[in-house]
Amino acid sequence: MNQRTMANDQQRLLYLFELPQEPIQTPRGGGSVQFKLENDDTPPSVATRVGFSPSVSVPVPERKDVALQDLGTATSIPMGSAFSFFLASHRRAARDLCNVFMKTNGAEDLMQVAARVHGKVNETLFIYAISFVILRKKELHSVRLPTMVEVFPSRFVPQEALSRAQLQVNRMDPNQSEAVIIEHGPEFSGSPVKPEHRVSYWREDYGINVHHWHWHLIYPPGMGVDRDRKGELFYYMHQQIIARYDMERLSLGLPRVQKLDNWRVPIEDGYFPKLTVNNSGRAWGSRQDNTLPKDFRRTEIGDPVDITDLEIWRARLLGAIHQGYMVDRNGDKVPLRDDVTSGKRGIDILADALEADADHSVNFPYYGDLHNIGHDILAFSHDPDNAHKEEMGVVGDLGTSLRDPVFFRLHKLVDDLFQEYKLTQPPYKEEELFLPGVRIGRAGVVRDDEADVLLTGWNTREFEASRGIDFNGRPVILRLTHLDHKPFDYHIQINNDLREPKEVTVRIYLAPKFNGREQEMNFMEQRILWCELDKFTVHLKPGKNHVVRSSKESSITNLEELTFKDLENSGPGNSSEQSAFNFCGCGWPQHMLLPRGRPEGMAFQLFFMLTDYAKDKVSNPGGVRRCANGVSFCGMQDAKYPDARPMGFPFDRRPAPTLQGLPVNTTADYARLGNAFMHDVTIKFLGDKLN
Ligand code: CUO
Repeated sequence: MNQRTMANDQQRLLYLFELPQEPIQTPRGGGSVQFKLENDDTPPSVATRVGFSPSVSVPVPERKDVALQDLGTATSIPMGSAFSFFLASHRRAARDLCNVFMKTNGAEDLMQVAARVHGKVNETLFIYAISFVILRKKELHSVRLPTMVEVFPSRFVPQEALSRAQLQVNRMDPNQSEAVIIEHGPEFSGSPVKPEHRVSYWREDYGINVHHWHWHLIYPPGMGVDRDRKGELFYYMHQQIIARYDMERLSLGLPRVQKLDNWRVPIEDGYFPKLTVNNSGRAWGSRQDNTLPKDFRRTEIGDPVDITDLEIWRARLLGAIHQGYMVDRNGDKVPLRDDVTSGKRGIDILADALEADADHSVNFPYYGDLHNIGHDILAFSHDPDNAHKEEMGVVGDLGTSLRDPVFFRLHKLVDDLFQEYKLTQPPYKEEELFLPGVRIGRAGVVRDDEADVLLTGWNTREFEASRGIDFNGRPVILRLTHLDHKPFDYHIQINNDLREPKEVTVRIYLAPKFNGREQEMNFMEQRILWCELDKFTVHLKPGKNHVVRSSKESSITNLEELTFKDLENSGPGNSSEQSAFNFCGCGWPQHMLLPRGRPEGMAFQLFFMLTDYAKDKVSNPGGVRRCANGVSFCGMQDAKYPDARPMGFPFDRRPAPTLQGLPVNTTADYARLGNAFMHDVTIKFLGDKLN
């Protein structure tokens, strides 16, 4: 065998993500790459495969530092079972494994240690920890993560489809080389009999689930990670997911999502994921309709928690919100307010206690663990005491939880607490909203030379399922159907009446024009439906300015998911654009930027606002903005969140009672300010006719 070695750090680490549940010695990279372990006692049958002769060999020397006892609790989660970041015991295991990986020095060292650990720890935990470390280590900034869709196809397509592909492969003539194709969607997991299934295509979209996994990798609780405004971003990113879900629901004539207000009544909607865990064949738990949440008694994975605990924690959090302060472990008051000039905003403090991040909560024993345990209670409601030995439901896993309708009911409860807090804050004053000297004359969108009509419909994207699952070394392609839209441009005419140039932040939001009763909404009703579409800085010259911006540049979206093939073909990856890529790998999927609207067209509104960049700007050492993708949802690598205003500004607070001497009832009253503008658009759903 040719002893060619790996070309760069990317290649060195990439193959650790392939075939997570197969032995590390199994040929990877379409049979071209093989890890060769020194003093390997695995039977040679594992490493040889008829018809393949790997051309790249990756030598892995014996390592004394990865004996089982060095791994702490990392080995406590059984192979093939689910890994839940919402469980304290699993977070501890993750911390132990990440600590082992963090001690390594450079890609080669990490590759050797990880290759030795592979097969000794749970598959999802392994992928989690290696991803976490790649994202955290400065020297690995040029390494990018392959998409979860290819690492764990079984989280995205039903087991039935994967088994069918396996059968097809088994029956194939060995000389046949074309790939087997698995088509999935847009029917997804349920029939239209249940209204909730009308939005399955959205909840089960691969991109939003991958985004959620990636976001929590960057902002994990209980991992000693203290990123700038982490708590506030937990609030904002999830609030925006709910707003987007509601826009989608309104498009389909469904009511807005209801918070999970009462844990003592059955949950109306069940969920049957039809997926398996870690490509292992073990099925995720299913929840019947009308399942009553029960006390958590899975003693094998965590301390018992009662529904009563959730109720007490919520009451304490509400008490703190209404009193305007939390009480820390010394009994001292910690004020909750957003208009602070230094230190953490109230929303950040509240979020750390609510999520909860035990490392950062002002008083973890008192305010508890409402959100994480909420996930756990729901994830185990079908088998709360392990009587049936059933696996957790998908709502327990970061990469699958958005699939289940109950996720949104839980997060609506969480958001309701945040909104309760936000409403205690004084409204923005006119001088905080108004920017004298700049005026928006007109603003709107243009797509293919047509103004103000945006088009959505179905599209498909292909991934290699055979990177995550071994189909006897044969190529198997997943063809996933997903919502998409035609790209468009924003056009904004701005008059700068000042005699000098001016830098402004442009904020663009989208919301439905009418509520579920087809009525126009007042400011308060529409307030939490506004979805950020974009936010960027513009340099205005004196006089007239015409700003054009592409929808593809959005401040919330990510570039395309990177496949194994993309990464195999990538160069050494050391330009500054590439070096920040992983972080930018976080972000809302571009194909989900718009809600689907309706076939006959649905009325939406755009809200534009200009604010003073001199006041918005955050000084970051180094000053270079290395990557702008997904920044509003994901922040920036090694830098502070790049907008000084509270996230969601200006809709995060109740409205000023009057502006310019007139009462404020609707968002249009904000648009009376010269630096703001509202514009109607129509979104039409074309179905299959998009392309
Ligand atoms: Cu993202 Cu509950 O925080 O799923």
